[in-house]
Amino acid sequence: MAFTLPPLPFAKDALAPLMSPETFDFHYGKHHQAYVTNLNKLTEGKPEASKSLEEIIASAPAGGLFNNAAQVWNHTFFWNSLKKGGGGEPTGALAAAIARDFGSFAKFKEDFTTAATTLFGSGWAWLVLEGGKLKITQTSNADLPMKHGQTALLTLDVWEHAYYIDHRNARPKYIEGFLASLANWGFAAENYSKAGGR
Ligand code: MN3
Repeated sequence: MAFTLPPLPFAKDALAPLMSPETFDFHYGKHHQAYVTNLNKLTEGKPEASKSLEEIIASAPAGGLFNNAAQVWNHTFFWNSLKKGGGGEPTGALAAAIARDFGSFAKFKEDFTTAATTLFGSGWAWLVLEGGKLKITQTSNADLPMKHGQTALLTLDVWEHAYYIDHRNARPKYIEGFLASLANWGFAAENYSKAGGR
């Protein structure tokens, strides 16, 4: 069974102007699709072809197979981390956990912004759960929380391909827009609850 590109969870014009349809044509239609295509080429006729993405990510050595499998997973997770009319603050158990582990939502926002801004080169900023505690982490290239015993709750892609069409080199503007209007806190809360967070 070949790996497939999952549908976007929203219309490609839903997040404009922060993320334009042109960005989705490239970021989803070209980049995410290329990771899926490459993963199929790398697994064709091999036992990995019948494994799940998570199984490949867990067992593949550093290199092309890991990178493409992880980038397929990362991008699917990222689209779900976005929402038209998102942003603002979470509610319920996740909001309480953010206050508990970061001191306040404002402090979380400050720390997440710093992590996303200072990640050097290509990578991802994450809100994760590890050992019952929330943390903000950075990963480079295709690396992801499940390789570090952490559960991903929310992510922001900070590869240049994620923001160059709409924001050029202004990564801070892109991060600000994500936190203000796009972050899907419902998705993060669902991940938090599934991971046993309370
Ligand atoms: Mn990307």
